[in-house]
Amino acid sequence: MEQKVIFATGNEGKMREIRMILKDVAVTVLSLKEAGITLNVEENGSTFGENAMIKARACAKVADGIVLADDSGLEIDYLNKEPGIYSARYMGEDTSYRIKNQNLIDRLAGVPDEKRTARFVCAIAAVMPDGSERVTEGVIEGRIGYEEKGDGGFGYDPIFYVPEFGCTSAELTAEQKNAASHRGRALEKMKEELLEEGIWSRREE
Ligand code: ITT
Repeated sequence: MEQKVIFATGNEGKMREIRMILKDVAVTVLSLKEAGITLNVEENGSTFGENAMIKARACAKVADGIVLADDSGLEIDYLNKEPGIYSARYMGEDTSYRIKNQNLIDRLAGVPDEKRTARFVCAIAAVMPDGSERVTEGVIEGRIGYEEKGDGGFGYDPIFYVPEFGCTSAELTAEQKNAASHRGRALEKMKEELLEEGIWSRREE
């Protein structure tokens, strides 16, 4: 039977991207829901890496096999890197992204292009069955737009303008976003490490 990996996330948008990025690895990726696991962890770390590890360790306590977790968020320079590690909790977990995105646009009213710099950051944590741990990070630089654009991706994607593509990350195809995004880069690094160590192998074509 194929090796199993549990991805300790309840975010469907992340999960879609993760499945695509790992599709060439010979593993079956299960979400928390698919693994029948409910986690109730307090993400009380002070960095993306710490929070990713908190989620991965909590899941590893109750799961078999390799556990991965993602902690990510949007840092806006003009707002002193808010919402940062509080990106999911910003204005409340249940507030819609239409409202969160508009609020961030409003807070940047009158701020010129060169001061609208921002980045998405992602840390991926892994806990192995032998208890050993790994963390990788990825970043994508961009700017906060003036209105929501695009309906791809999730969360803050419609207001995150990516200069190298000339559009928001919600206007990218899933392939384009995964090739350039914070999550794509962090997970690609984790994939390369685990392939190199022989823990994972590539899927036969
Ligand atoms: P899990 O903890 O269950 O994985 P979560 O959504 O609570 O899900 P985080 O604590 O890592 O996850 O918060 C990440 C938030 O950052 C996410 O909810 C979005 O608001 C934002 N975010 C992260 N990556 C993003 C992306 O690729 N596009 C848009 N927004 C993103």
